[in-house]
Formats: sequence, C-alpha cells, structure tokens
Amino acid sequence: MGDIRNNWKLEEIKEIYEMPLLELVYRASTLHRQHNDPREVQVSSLLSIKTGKCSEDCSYCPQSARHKSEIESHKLMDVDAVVACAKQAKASGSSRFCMGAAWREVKDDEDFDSILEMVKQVDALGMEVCCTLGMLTESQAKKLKEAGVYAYNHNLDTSREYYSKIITTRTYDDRLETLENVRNAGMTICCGGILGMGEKDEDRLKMLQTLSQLTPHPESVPINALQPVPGTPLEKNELISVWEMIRMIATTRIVLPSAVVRLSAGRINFSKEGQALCFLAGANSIFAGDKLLTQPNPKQNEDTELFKILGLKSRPAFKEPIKQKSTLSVKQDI
Ligand code: SAM
Ligand code: DTB
Ligand code: SF4
Repeated sequence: MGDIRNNWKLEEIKEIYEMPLLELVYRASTLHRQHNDPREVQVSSLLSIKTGKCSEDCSYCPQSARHKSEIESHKLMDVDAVVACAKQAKASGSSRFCMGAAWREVKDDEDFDSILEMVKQVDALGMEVCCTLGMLTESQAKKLKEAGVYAYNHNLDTSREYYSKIITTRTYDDRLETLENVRNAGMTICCGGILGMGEKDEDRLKMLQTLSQLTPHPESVPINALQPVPGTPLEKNELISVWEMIRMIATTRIVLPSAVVRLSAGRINFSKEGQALCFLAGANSIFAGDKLLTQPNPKQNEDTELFKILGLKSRPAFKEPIKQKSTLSVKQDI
C-alpha cells in the first residue's frame, strides 16, 4: 500500500501517536525525507488585513466581538498598504503571504473587490498568495482563484465532537463545505487545528483522520498551540508542552506524508531545542514576523539564528513535494 492514504483508522493513528517519542520522531523523520527536502522550511508571513469585531464566538480567538480582549480593531486595510507589507515580507525571505480577515464569511461587496485587487498585486510579486477570510461560496472561491490565490486557510481546529464546545456560531459541516468550495475552485487547501483548548488526545487524532479523508490531502496543515489571550474564554488554559507538539507534528507527518506541516501559533513559547525536534519530526513550515494576526511571534533575528544553527533554508515559492513512493510501512512491528 502506498503511504498516501485516505482510509486511516482511528486506532492506527492512535497507535502511532502513542509510540515511544523517539521512535515516533525517527519514523516520521524517515518518511519526511522520502517526501520532502528536510533542509527546506517554508517561511510564510501573516497580515491581519481586517482585525477584530468578528461576529463568531470562537473561544480561542481574541478577535471575536463577543470577548473582552484588548486588541486594536481596524477595518479592511488599503490595497497599497497591504502590498507594501507583502513586499517587505518578500524582502525578508518569505515565499508565502497570508492575508487574514476577522470575518464569519466573505460578502460580495466592495471589500471583496479590494481583496481581489490585493491578491492580484501580491501574486504579481511572485509570492504564494494565501487568504483566510472565513466561509466562502463557490463563486467567491472561483473569483479568488482567478485573482491568483494559491492557498486558502480554513481550519477544522479539532474533532467534530469537540468543535461545538469551542464554537457555537457555525458547524463542522459549514467548515467542510467551504473546504469543498476551495478545492473545486482549484485552490490548494491549508487546514489544521489548535492544541491546548481542553480537547482530548482523541479529538486531535480524529481531526487528523478527517484531514486524511480529504481527497487530495490538504497541501498544508498548520498545527497551532493555543496562545491563551486575556479576555477570551480560554484565557486560563495551560500552555501545551513542546512534547505534545512534537508528538502531534510527527503523527501528522506520518498520516499526511507529503503535506507541508506548519509549526504555527504558540511557537514563541517553545525553546530553540524544542523547535528543532519539531523540524526533525517533520515540520517544514513556520510563520515568520514579529506578529501573527494579533499575537506575538518569535523575532526575525531569532529565526534567522535558528535556521543558521540547524542548517535550514527557506523553501522557494510554488514548490511541489517530492513524488516518491515510500517503502516504510507505519504498521510494521507496531
Ligand atoms: N476568520 C477566519 C477563520 O476563522 O477562518 C480567519 C482567521 S482565524 C483567526 C484563523 C485561525 O487562527 C483559526 O482557525 C485558529 O485556528 C487560529 N487561532 C486564532 N486564535 C488563536 C489563538 N489564540 N491561538 C492559536 N491559534 C489561534
Ligand atoms: C493558522 O492556522 N494560524 C494562523 C493562520 N492560520 C491564519 C493564525 C494564528 C493566529 C494566532 C492568534 C492571533 O494572532 O490573533
Ligand atoms: Fe472570527 Fe476567525 Fe476569530 Fe472565529 S477565528 S472569531 S471566525 S476571526
């Protein structure tokens, strides 16, 4: 059996996740080397083009209008200002530029027209354009694709069962429907989740199983560690340990071998050594820049130093995974 599979059983994923940590990292690392260049890490920049006052009630998110977090809200940025940020991101080594908006869904209005213009101009810089704007209809997805969007980020965040404990203003099926619209429009899918929201290990693994059932698999999978923000319902949650992150990244790498696995939010709380193990376990993407959407991220010079220490280089834009069949079966002697 090839290792790109859409029929993972939850039990199989659990067996992998529960392996002795170093054995798990070794297996994930081996598979990673068969599908990807292990020295290459995709560097993405994020920009919040519309911040705060979101109508959704996502418990983790400081941008929900229903929470009392202290963030600076603003309306949609001007096209020129966004393109200037993209140029800066490119100059500092990012190959992907992700524009995020605190919306429940995209509306067919002037703001959407501005976004299509931003997309055209950022695409013209030769960067992979990514957007994360909330739910999309089929026709909006097509317009974004035509304007030049390469990837659309829309996370499942957790299992179907735990989702309703975290968000009540939309359903798991709403999320899956947008993902289908994204795929049908021909954009690549960026879809992952968050650790540390009070979910069980099983919720994390069920999410991975759902991701593995998408055909084709999502091209990129962000694994976020909750950054608990004062004023949000999850403000008092404990930070997850880096060991859980390493375990989750390794399992993701084995279940979705050719995906770009992104060590995403929460990286600021991990040591350099911890992050190194995440890369060894198969993470091959990060968000760079001092800020994520509203929350802090490691400083550029710290990341430059980390890449130097580990001998990592940034991956060029629009790179395909290595198309090679693996001989490693994860079921072997487990
Ligand atoms: N509004 C759009 C949506 O929900 O799809 C796009 C922006 S939303 C902020 C993008 C993702 O950021 C969420 O799906 C969630 O996974 C992640 N996120 C938000 N707040 C976070 C936090 N405090 N810690 C970690 N990840 C977070
Ligand atoms: C994703 O999975 N993580 C990014 C991106 N997709 C859009 C966002 C992380 C947001 C962290 C909280 C904040 O900065 O507000
Ligand atoms: Fe709004 Fe997205 Fe934040 Fe949910 S995660 S509150 S949809 S910005």
